[in-house]
Amino acid sequence: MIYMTFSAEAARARSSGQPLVALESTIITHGMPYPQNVAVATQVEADIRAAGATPATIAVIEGRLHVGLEPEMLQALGSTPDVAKLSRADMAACLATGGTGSTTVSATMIAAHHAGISVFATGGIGGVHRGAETSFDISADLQELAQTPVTVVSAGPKAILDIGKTLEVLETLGVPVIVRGQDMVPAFWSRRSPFAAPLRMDDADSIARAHAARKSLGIPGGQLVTNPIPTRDEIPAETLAPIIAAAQAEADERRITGKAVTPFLLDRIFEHTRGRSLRANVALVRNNAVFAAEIAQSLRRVSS
Ligand code: PSU
Ligand code: MN
Repeated sequence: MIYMTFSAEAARARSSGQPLVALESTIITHGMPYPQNVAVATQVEADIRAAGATPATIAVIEGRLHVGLEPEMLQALGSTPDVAKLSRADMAACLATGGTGSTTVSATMIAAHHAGISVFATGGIGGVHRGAETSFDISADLQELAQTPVTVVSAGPKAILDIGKTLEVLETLGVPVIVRGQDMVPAFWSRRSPFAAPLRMDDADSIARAHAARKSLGIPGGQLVTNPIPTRDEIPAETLAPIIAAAQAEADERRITGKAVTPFLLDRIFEHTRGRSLRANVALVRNNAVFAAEIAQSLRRVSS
């Protein structure tokens, strides 16, 4: 038996058929430092409302699956150190044992689908890490995209990953990678990577129609939308390359493995760019939230 609790606004949106956008909580607990994390999460929710949809930030709190967090819950989650980071593998265990944890992209997709939400905004998805040929470190996010029917709006695979290998795995898994409005895949902090867009779409309606078409065909799995960071906020790939390489070398040297890898790398890059990476991260998440709100509204039109 799963106890699912909706926030007041998420419950209202559900009962009146208004479009909802899911948000993950690992970006709050493991992706940004306190107190900026809470401020950013609050801002992103406001951005979604301003763009005409209702936000639902997802987390497990004391054994309940929360779909939409009241402000005091968000504050408590964001200020608690060492919260569990939940993926497909451990969300059910956390619910079963009355635990508290933040949801990654994979766990948020499962929760969103369970709650009837089809669109989800985040920063960057997890993917194939550099050196995966020896470490086997491939995020559960990729498998999730292959099986859970949620459209995920991101700014592309994080540049700390091996973007080429991440795209190859997504292709193998049959996950559509849709680039918004340009011909190259974006790389999170930078607008461009060297990789050509597998699919390009320029507007929310096309993405919503593609989501609905997959459903009609009975194709399992979701869509990955990659939305380039706004030009004024991007960090050129050349500036980041040596910083990412140094962070990865330090992670290898200190034998950081498993769930700790992504938070470790993000934290090092934040330090080495003196906060510039964090500002870029905030800008791209906000940009994704607004686009996700547009897709959620389009989806409501195409499926009614
Ligand atoms: N994007 C960010 N910051 C983050 C993450 C994504 O800008 O912290 C999180 C997401 O929750 C994603 C997770 O699902 O990192 C991937 O972790 P891993 O590589 O351990 O699968
Ligand atoms: Mn991993």
